[in-house]
Amino acid sequence: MIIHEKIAEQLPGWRERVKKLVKEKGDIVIDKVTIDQVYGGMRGSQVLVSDISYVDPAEGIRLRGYSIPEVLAKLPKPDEAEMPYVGGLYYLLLTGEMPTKEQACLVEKDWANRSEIPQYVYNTLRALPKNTHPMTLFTLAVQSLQTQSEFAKRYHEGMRKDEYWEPMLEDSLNLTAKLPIIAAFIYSLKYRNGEVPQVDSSLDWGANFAHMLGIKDKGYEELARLYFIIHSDHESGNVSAHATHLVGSSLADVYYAFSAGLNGLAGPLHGLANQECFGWLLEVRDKFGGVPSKEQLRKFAWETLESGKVIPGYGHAVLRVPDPRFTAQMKFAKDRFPQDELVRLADMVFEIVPQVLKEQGKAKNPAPNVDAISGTLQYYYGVREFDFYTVLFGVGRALGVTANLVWARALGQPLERPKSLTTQMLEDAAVSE
Ligand code: HAX
Repeated sequence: MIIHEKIAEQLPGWRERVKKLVKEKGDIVIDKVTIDQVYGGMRGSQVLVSDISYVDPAEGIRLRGYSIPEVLAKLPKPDEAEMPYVGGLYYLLLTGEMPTKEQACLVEKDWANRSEIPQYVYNTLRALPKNTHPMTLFTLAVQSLQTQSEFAKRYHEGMRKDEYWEPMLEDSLNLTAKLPIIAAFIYSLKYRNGEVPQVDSSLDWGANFAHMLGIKDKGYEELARLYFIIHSDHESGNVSAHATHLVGSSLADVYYAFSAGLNGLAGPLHGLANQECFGWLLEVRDKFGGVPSKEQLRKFAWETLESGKVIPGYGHAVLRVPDPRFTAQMKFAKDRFPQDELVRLADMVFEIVPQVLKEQGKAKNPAPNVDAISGTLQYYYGVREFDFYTVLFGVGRALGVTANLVWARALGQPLERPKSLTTQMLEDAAVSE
């Protein structure tokens, strides 16, 4: 596989680079940790490394050095399409090189060859109660595929440490090939006729997802590609990425590690915020019978805050500006369906909510994050069951976290094991200062 060859080519250089850095400069202090950070969810402590993406608080995400607009402009695209191949993005994340169209298509083809899903996965999901949340179904499907792990098999056969990354890559390609189909099946099982989706292997990963959902609109094919690309990675400290990395550091395989990440994504302060945010928008629309006046919206936002809740889709642990992933999606909506009621509402929320959060003075970042608009776009194309939205996020997120897992194993990153202290120890440290 072309990605395998590229990584194998780069690996000696990377291993030497990291070895030299740690050996010669290993005692250089990068960051100090304050009591505030120890008690404050480790916010801002710089203790992880990823060369796959980086979030600049004042700019937003860069994937392998490319901003979101650059990624969308430079990645190769299907003929007459505006949004790039997702396979090209995976190539970029894994190898650090911008692919040619041919290289992107090779990944798409490789995915198509790996996409068969064992029947027992469908049976497992069918056996669960009807009211099971789509994220629970998704996590279980991923976990149930663990029996196929090449990494687990090779580990038990006694593989050498420097080979770990190879079956990790195999597992990552096998898993990511299947995720859109699993997601489409979950959609069918929960909200349609429960049939296994019909794959069209002549279509690219994103377009095929639109096809499997039964949405015959080129616009949704474009949205699917955009959505999966922008949700792929957000450096290593967010809950889904960090949980995947942590579990993977125990040499658990991709299936175990990514299902842990998905469990984290299912939390309302993280990925589930897209479901929560869209629910909040509908609540506003239904209460006011459409787009309210700015004053009505301001009052409603204050009521949310005063009832002790957060306004989903706003704020961020790292970002201090509007999320470029929000901006890209808003542009997509305004270019195509600016008059849509919910787009107009989301736009008004973008004007009012940051003002309200600033007045309240608590949130460090009053600006929108990726979740503030993503549901609005799905809803427009007919994906209206909004408890499904986090599954879509998970399909995209797999691309970034598996790329990170491959490189973590390739560079021999060790078991993650930070140290905890007691409150008494922190108090003693404070007194002795
Ligand atoms: N509405 C109301 N209050 C908010 C807020 C919001 N959107 N964002 C932050 N705050 C509050 C926090 O709850 C916190 O209050 P307390 O001091 O009472 O605990 C205070 O402002 C300071 O928080 P912060 O330092 O600005 O933010 P954190 O780094 O602690 O948290 C969160 C970041 C994203 C969790 C937070 O902004 C939030 O809860 N936002 C709403 C939920 C959401 O949109 N989550 C998705 C984030 C993006 C993502 O991961 N997508 O998957």
